[in-house]
Amino acid sequence: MIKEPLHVWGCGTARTLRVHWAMFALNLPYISHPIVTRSADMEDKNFLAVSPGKKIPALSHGELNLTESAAIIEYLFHLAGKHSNTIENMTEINRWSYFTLMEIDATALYVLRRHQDLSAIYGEAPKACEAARNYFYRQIKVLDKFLGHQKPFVVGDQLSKLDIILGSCCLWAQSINLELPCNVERWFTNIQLLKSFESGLRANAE
Ligand SMILES: N[C@@H](CCC(=O)N[C@@H](CS)C(=O)NCC(=O)O)C(=O)O
Repeated sequence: MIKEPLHVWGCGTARTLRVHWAMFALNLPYISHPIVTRSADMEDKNFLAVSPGKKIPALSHGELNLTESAAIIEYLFHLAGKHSNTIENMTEINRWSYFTLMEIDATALYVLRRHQDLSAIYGEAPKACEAARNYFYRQIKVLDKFLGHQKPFVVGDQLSKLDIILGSCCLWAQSINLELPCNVERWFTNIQLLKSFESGLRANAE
């Protein structure tokens, strides 16, 4: 039983969806503050107290204020008692989570986001976009090989933060018309995270 209420700040981006998705998958009740990025919402003093750098998502829980989507969902898995219990699984989950955050999110997808959708702020950079697209395909193939056939979860026998981090990147990639290699696509479809995710979104919107 979790005594203090969980507050989630932010909505509407791949990173914020990780947190809503984890809340839903772990069946954790929470209060949503639908702060939208780069809007006047970000000046809300309660939000700034939780996220002084004006970044979403953020979580507040009792005395704890937390930013960074991966750190937040790791906290939630611990809170729900669903974290990995072997050092081997934990190490593999961390390895591929860091890989996905750095090589797929930050170095490929976010470069495209900055120089396509947000080019008014960060500038046009067609060469950087082309390189980011190629980089995405090169790195997602590495994951595709690791994943192989017929795995319900990327690592271990239960949903982990890694499935949510990679799943959010797969949705993000598909939304900008990047193709997923076949093992990743099969995993993404089979895991039915999408189903949980959509239900989570519905619950969040209610
Ligand atoms: N590494 C952070 C990235 C957070 C982030 O950049 N969030 C974006 C929205 S997806 C944001 O708040 N942007 C506002 C800004 O950069 O001014 C995480 O995974 O939580």
